Amino acid sequence: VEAAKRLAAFAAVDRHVGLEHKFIGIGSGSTVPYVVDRIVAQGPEANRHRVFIPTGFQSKELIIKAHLTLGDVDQFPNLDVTIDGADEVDNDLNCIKGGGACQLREKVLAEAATTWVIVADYRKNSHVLGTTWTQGVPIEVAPFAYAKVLTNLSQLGSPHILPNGKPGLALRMAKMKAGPVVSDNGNFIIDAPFPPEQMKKPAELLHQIKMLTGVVEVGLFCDMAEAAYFGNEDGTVMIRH
Ligand code: DER
Repeated sequence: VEAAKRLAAFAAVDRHVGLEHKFIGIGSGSTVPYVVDRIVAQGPEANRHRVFIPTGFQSKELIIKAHLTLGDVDQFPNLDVTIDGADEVDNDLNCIKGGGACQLREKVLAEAATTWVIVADYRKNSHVLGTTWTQGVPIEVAPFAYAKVLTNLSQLGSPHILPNGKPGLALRMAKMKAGPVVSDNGNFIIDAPFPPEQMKKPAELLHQIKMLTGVVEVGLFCDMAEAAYFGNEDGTVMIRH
């Protein structure tokens, strides 16, 4: 799987990060480190006048450790290109994102960029959202509102128990910390699975969820990606536009 991630990342950087690209958004997750590796490999001359804007703590550390110039979206709100991972991608390049609880800043940098590109391994290459990523739509919520939003999501059709008996709609609890996961913005994450008929219309579902008071951002990225690069096990890369 790592080789597939590297393949996707390298292909995307080679195609979308040229010398003319100065302001570059770096996403979050386990695939984007290969994006940074490939950019560093372009050499100090190519990177001397570039600024790299992170989508969270992990992304910021990646940029710093690679000795690339770190910038802030406050200072550089108009990016040339942002490259990011995804948890699942459908036929129309709509994505589920937020497995790493970074979707608010990721969506800000995706929208701030002229070009937004997805890099992923073959496991994310899906047809209908919710098929391979079954944990639910990651939703960042204000802590004050999480219980109310859980009620709203249940009323919207998100089941507390999945058909296979596994837990469904839930506040995302931390593993090495008592209590819930807290995002880089100090908010909670709710994971909300929905039945296929609703996941087949991600833009509609996104709007319904986004309208719930207390929701900060929704891990559905619809009609945003310029291209998606999927690394395959056989060493090939599939590019979808
Ligand atoms: O949280 C996210 O959206 C991240 O981009 C992440 O989920 C991407 O997954 P990866 O670790 O397989 O790259």
